[in-house]
Amino acid sequence: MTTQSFISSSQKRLLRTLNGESLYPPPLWLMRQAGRFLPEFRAIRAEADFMTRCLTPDLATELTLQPIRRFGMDGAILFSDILILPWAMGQSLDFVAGKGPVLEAIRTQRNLEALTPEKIPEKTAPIIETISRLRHILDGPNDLGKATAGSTTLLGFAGSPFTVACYMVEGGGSKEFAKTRCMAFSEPMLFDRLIALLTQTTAEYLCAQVQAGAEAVVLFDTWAGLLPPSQFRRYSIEPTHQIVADLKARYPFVRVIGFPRLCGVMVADYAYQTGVDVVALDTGFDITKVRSLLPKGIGIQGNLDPIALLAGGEALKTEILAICAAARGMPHIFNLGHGILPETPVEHVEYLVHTLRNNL
Ligand code: 1CP
Repeated sequence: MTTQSFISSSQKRLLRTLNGESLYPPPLWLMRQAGRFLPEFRAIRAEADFMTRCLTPDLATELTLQPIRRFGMDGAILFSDILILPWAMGQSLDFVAGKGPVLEAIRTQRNLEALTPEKIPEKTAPIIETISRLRHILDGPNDLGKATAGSTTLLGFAGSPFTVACYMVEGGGSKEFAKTRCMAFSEPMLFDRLIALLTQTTAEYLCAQVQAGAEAVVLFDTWAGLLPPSQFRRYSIEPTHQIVADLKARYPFVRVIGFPRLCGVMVADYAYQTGVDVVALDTGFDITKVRSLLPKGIGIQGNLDPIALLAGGEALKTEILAICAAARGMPHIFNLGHGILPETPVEHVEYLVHTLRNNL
């Protein structure tokens, strides 16, 4: 399937925003929406481990559609994980309950050479199959409850090279990723090679997602804010720029959302230099101030505090209204500033959707 489907993109409010229109009220999806806060998600989680859920098209399709059925979100994000790419290159990966991801750490040139990037297409084939099924379901006649057929934009994604490298080098999650950042300073040649490998494989993996039907892709650079400016340019901006250029050379219509979390004022360089269509803002940004730092025509996504959504009540409404007012006149996708928290009551998400659609 190509990026122009049989459904006119004008029905898709998220895609229109990605193409530069300023819509009010803004379209909406939530980071980590296919997840732990939904009872129907927890039911499937009880039956199948995480990798099985990612690699079984029936399960991954169902998990992607759950928040669409329940809330009619404007975007459906593929159920998968940023760590699928290192796994597909042969790095061992386990998701340990209560601890998170555990990988066999990459620390040496020899470790790096043992990876098998040529196996990525074969190992990610079930994920690519899921994307193609999702696009047909979303655009075809469907029974998705609150979402009308052809109104939902399908989002693929990957981690940005630096963020994925953090997990690969550290061997799992961390607050500081000190081993990874030490490697960048003390063994820059080795770290550059890892980033180059990830840049190339991420571009190819995202191309495969777009070829299968993803209309836009998200690049999650969750840990970009750990980098000092010189390294932010080298390990976040430059690889992102290359990935976006590769993708758009092959698929000129594809749209890209970049999320350089906690990058502060470096967001201006990121927005000017990477070529992303939309920059996703974390919770700390004051939209009224940041808009003057960004290039004309670029869109923004965000940036409700996930804690405000957890808390609910009047404060939630005040935050929603303030964000929408501040972003008015720009292409704006309403979202959180980071992933939804597992304890978030479903009714608070219902309230958010209702407020955005009926009560601005
Ligand atoms: O068993 C389980 O349910 C595992 C929990 C889980 C889930 C539901 C993990 C492990 N990943 C996911 C899904 C996921 N991860 C999606 C799918 C779409 C959705 O849920 O809506 C996406 C887009 C991600 C992206 C992701 N994974 C990021 C980037 C975005 C962000 O939140 O910052 C990162 C950093 C990860 C790594 C990861 N995977 C899983 C966990 C628990 C973590 C975080 C580890 C850490 O603490 O650093």
